[in-house]
Amino acid sequence: MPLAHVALGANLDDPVAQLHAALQALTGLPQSRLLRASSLYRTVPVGIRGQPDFINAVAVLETNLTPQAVLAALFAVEEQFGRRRDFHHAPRTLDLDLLLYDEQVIDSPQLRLPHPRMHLRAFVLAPLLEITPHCRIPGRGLATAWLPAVSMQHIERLTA
Ligand code: PH2
Ligand code: MG
Ligand code: MG
Repeated sequence: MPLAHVALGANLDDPVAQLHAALQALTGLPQSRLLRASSLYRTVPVGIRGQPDFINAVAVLETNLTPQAVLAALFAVEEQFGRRRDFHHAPRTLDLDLLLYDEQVIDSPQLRLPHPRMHLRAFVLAPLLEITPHCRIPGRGLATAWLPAVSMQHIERLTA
């Protein structure tokens, strides 16, 4: 069965609780099984200013859904969590991003795989490597190789 890696992020309305509930929601996706979820990380916002810190995590699902169907299912969960798209990079109760679907490369207006910025974000790489240490990012090589490039992005792993 294909593997889908999903990034979770929140910085509004008790983000730790949002992420726990979101992981629970991911266990309910059709034709899918949640295999592993990383620890939660407290992370400084990247690319945006004046927002609360984020809580981030990464999960991996085994799924018979197509990448497009996984994306649609993730949007539905975001919706369920009251996500509003007020403006680009608005603070959010829940952001679910499809990072990888096996080693597929997709470049459509709706979906780009691998996620085009994942290798530049410590808040993605650290939790990803926690659950999939040998992860390869198509076109970018081993995920571990990108860690030095993001070492100045502040993240902190939360203990249970
Ligand atoms: N998401 C973004 C932009 N910046 N920074 C952190 N720390 N965590 C995020 O999840 C995040 C971000 C766009 O989705
Ligand atoms: Mg995002
Ligand atoms: Mg998103």
